[in-house]
Amino acid sequence: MTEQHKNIYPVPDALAKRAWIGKADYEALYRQSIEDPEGYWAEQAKRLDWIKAPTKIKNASFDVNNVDIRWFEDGTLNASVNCLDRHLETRGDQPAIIWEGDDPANDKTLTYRELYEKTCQLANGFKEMGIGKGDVVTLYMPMVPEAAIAMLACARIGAIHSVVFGGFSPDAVAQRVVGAKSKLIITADESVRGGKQVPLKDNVDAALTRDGTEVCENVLVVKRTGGDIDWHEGRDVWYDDLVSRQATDCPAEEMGAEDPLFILYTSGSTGAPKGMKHTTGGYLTYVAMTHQYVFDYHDGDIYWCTADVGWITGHSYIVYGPLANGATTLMFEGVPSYPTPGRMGEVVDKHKVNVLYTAPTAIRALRAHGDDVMDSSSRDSLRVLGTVGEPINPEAWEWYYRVVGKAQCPVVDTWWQTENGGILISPLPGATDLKPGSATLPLFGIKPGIVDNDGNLLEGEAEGNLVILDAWPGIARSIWGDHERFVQTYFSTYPGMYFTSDAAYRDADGYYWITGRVDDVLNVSGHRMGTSEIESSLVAHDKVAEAAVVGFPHDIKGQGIYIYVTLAEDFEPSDELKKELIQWVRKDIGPIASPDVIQWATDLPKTRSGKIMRRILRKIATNETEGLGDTSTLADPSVVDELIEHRANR
Ligand code: 6R9
Repeated sequence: MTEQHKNIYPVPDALAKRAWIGKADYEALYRQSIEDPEGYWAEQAKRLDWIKAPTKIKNASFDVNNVDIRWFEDGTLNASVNCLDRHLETRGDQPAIIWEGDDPANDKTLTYRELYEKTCQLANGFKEMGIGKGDVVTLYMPMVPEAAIAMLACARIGAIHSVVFGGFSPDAVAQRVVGAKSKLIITADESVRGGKQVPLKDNVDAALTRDGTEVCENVLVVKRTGGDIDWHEGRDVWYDDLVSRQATDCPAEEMGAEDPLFILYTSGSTGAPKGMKHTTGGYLTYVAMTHQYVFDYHDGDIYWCTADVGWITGHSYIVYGPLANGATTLMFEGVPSYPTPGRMGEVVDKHKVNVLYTAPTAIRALRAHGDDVMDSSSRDSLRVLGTVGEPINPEAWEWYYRVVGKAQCPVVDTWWQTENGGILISPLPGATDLKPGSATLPLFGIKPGIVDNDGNLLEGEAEGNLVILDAWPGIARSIWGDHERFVQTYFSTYPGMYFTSDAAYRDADGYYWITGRVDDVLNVSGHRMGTSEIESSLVAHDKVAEAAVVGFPHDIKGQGIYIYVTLAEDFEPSDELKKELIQWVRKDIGPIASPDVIQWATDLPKTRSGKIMRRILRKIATNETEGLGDTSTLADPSVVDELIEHRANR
């Protein structure tokens, strides 16, 4: 770590002057937010328009026997009103969403008034379809404005959205539809990314043949490409047919602050993905505040977050945070390197983007092209750069700062999780001196801690497990339909604390350096997935007897997927079979879970009680076979030698 402390980038003077939060503000406000959370958050809640203003601010317990988190519980509001109606008078004609298509020739802009009207029309359409308060609507969408419109239309009538990433498979869609008992799916005929079509509607058709999906009554289809699709009369409805006959006003449902706004499924180390339940008042307050402060967002700025709305980053920092703040948010349909490797910079120039928020994997992929990849753009409009999703190595950070931002823009390395709702640890552009590779300091109201494996809180400079000691308004309230799992997963490892499953180092200045997951969750190109999900997919293949999945360092993706496969009797290893298994996983989970390396294994290293020793498999995958540690507890230690001899990652 020490080596990385050398470069410190102080806050530029110009920024310190105009920023919402300066150095002294940060220190004073942080102290206040920790010493008097009620006072701090009562004030922050005023950034929203409430129907009934909250008088009860915080009521939250991390006690493992009674995990119960509520914020602003007696307040009522509507999230879509906060993102739309209240801006109409002052900025009805201001762009709310700038949409940039996969093909650079396609773009369009929706003003706040247009977004409001389209949202109301869809909300009215939902009602016509019998969708109301408390119903779950699944979105399986391309990155088109209709995705944001659908989220806001749900919020308007009190329906709960559950967005499934458009790169996931039919099975993943089915699993989430069943899990949330969703009555309606919204999709498109096809999505377009990097010039290629993805058959979203076909995937939905396939999903709805799976057991349990009968709960879903309708499929609403946005026409994106006009590609060929099957039509199920009585079930499928064209989006345009539904909305075109609707009124452009729709009364908004009065929601309790603790009523659910959305469910979002995310991967854990065991079992099926968990539907994180986020509620209305606290979530919206938290994402609005963090969007304004972390990106130092000022009126009129053009803000671009390159995430997909299928992830929490898209929810909080493409849709809810920016729109609650009356911002102009850019929504990009494509991939950063298409049709040219310099596309990201070209989009920045085209729309005069001031704030760019992207992922380390995109930065590393750009950097791999060499510095002149940025020559096709000037990027003079940029003022703040952000990153999220995985640890950023100092080299990639420096490159982002020096080449993309031309040494003019602070880089905010934002650490947070689906479970957190919004950013927890991050620099503030006008307040925080930067150290490349460090997410730096906690935001207001966030009390991080580092504990050793026995749960002892460590003081000062320390390395260990990252926990959060008290509740903030944006934290998920539960796992949909399984509160006990929520308690067990996050609050039982270190009782009384929220356990992040990340490891971190805190330096002598109190800066946090997130070092990665300590559980069996992989982070591949910023996409989070459980090794167990990939393993269950593989063992469902009739030629696979057993499979173990581990991560290994990958130059572009951060982590790659390394798979050990033991074949069922009568089947022989072959390159054909490797391809077949890769296709199998891609089809089953989605292309993001595509295995990078497959090693055939006649056996896997197991303890005498039959537990696979992943620690050893990880070391073999990383070629760190010197210090394998104690293998004497293995049922058959010779398995290890054989795996080393045949390792596939040379
Ligand atoms: C927002 C999001 C969460 C996991 C998290 C951590 C990793 C995210 C990071 C980071 C280091 C950062 N992570 N941001 N690690 N530095 N700035 O990504 O949510 O998809 O739930 O992933 O991602 O390991 O635990 P999610």
